[in-house]
Amino acid sequence: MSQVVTYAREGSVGVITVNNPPVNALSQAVRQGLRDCLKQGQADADAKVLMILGAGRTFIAGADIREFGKPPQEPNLPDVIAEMEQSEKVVVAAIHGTALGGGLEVCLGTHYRVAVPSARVGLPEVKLGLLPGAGGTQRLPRLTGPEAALEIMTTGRFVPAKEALKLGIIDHIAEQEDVREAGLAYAEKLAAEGAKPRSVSEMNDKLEAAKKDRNVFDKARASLEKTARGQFSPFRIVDCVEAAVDLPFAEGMKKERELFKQCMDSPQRAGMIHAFFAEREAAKLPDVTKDTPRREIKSVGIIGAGTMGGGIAMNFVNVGIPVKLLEVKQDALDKGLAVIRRNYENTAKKGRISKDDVEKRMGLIEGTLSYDDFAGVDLVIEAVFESMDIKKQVFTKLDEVCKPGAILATNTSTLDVNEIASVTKRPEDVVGMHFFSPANVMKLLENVRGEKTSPEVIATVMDLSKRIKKVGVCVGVCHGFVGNRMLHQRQSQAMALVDDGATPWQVDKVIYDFGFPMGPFAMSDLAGLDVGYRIREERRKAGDPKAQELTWTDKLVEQGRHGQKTGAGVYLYEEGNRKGKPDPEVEALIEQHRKEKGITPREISDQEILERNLYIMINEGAKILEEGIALRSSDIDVIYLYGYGFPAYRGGPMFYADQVGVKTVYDKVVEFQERFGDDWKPAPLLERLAREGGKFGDL
Ligand code: 3H9
Repeated sequence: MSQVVTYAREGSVGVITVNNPPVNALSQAVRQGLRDCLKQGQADADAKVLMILGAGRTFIAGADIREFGKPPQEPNLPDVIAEMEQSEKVVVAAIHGTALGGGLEVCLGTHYRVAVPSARVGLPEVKLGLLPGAGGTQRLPRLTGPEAALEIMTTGRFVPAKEALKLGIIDHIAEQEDVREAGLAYAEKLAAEGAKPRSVSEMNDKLEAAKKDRNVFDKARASLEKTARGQFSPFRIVDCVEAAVDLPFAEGMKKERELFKQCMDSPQRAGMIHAFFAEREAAKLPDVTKDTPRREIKSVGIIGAGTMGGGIAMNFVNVGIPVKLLEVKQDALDKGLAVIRRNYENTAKKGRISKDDVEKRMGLIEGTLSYDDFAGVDLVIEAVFESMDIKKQVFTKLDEVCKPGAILATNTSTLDVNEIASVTKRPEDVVGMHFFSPANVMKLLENVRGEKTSPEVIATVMDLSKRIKKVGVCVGVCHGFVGNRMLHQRQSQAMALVDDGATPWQVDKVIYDFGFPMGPFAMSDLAGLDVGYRIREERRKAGDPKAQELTWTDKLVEQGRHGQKTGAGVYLYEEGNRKGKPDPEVEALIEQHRKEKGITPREISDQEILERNLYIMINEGAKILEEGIALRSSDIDVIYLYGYGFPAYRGGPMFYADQVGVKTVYDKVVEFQERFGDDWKPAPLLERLAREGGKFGDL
């Protein structure tokens, strides 16, 4: 008998407990254990009802993802679930924590489902490039109807118990949180009532409407064209649900199996599972253990109530951590607070939070004009203008007013965190927390570890990232850290490609079609072309020979075209339209610009655009790894997935390099160096991996 699943009888209930920490994933041993314990329960004459529950913090969180890509091992999950559904004795699932993926599919194979109030259920396979492959696509629509099932499976969202009850996914919510007690009480009640087994696979009523009206599938596909562009598995989920409606259960199961296998074999599945583990790996630092002390963060001070500071503040109050928001002038403070309120009110209008929540959250933000109010806070994040002089003044002041042990963080996106720390008497307490705009939305947080930042401080900040629902990645100090340093390279290639003969729209389309939400020029328009212009102006004034000539985007800025905010930048933005239109005037300006530089434009292939945009980043990523700025290549992937919209199904830039082949990338980099100069000098690490036939993922 397997150790990870055990059988014991309590009263008239045969209790099957899955105990496979941390999340009770359905490894081979668990599947075998479930099968064995079911048999034992059938044979136990004193057991009237069987009950399945999870030990520890959760029910079953799904198939064991670590087994994917390896040869499948018997028994397979759909068979185990079929045996359960066919059991002559009633089988009950008692759910706490999360019942996800194969975990929920196990529940759908039982005859009755009870949950504790805090439980959540879901079929998040889509986030791994998969579809529910143990009957989920066939059974869920039978309980909820096709429309709700499609929404749940194509978003992969977690459904709270209350909603799951309403949708018919579960049968009962217990009053208490103790899952064992709750499950036993429910199972005993079923036994006393003489409840009979009932199979979800035989419930067809909710499928009837969709048999006549296919609109639900057309709508789902049309909506996925927008939300899941380029992805494979979401569309296969719709195919499966359609099969549930059109075919008998057994045939639908066959269809599900066939499409599940196609998803499993797709590179998208590999990319998304890489992303899943990369995200979890990023949280682990070599010199931080469970025993590294963490500092308690019960209150936060934020300097700057502009877009960035306000967005940062929202992250903390959203999870109940009070914030003191500091500005220099009352009107700037009032404006900042009003923007935050408006953001919350808009969220409330969409029904995502209540009016009460708006007031509660606003109530947690206290505006101030005085640094003295920071005396008691546990963490301060500075989000002021990007100037070393100003940051130094701020940190000198913070060093004076903040209590010993307070963490002093800067939100700088480019400046040297060590230099900022050097003005304090406590550089070990200074750290970078680089949020991405809009800070209340973007999931990435680059936590910048200075030379002297203590393990305790970085550990606290990494934990805090998760608490405020961000994905924290620890990076070292260099200009632009990981994300912007690599992006800067891509942006220069995008510019160079246009100099050489491409149109901005061609460059953007290639990057968009690759799967990014937008191309480099649409992105510059969004950020404001004036931002880069100002940086180059500073460099021009400082005599930087590389910055002396105006770029064609600088020329646009001098015509007042600053991007979306002025209605025109690289693109033209018609009244209220955030999607820009290509502009012949810009093409003429580029043409003139090329003439002035003596460039004869040439046809540029989409392939060259893609390679130059991506391989320059990969080469820079290799340098970043060599310098130890990122700990692992998967950390760079996480930064790109969560901070820059790199398509999740491609796994991030470094994983993509491994997929394409490091040698292929290297050969192109060498070719580009010969053609375009030393911006393309291959990173020694790239060269070494290419020579050795290695992969970034194996480092
Ligand atoms: C599926 O079920 C396919 C079926 O339809 C068909 C089958 C035929 N397997 O996230 P955390 C590890 S596909 C293996 O930090 P949290 C995770 O790597 C599956 N390992 O905790 C981490 O390990 P480590 C569908 C898993 O509390 C540790 O557990 N299910 C799995 O923030 C803790 O994880 C899903 O997609 C797994 N399935 O969140 C659910 N899940 O400590 C995926 C987790 O070594 N999981 N681990 O780094 C989750 O969404 C979250 O982990 C969960 C807990 C919400 C459960």
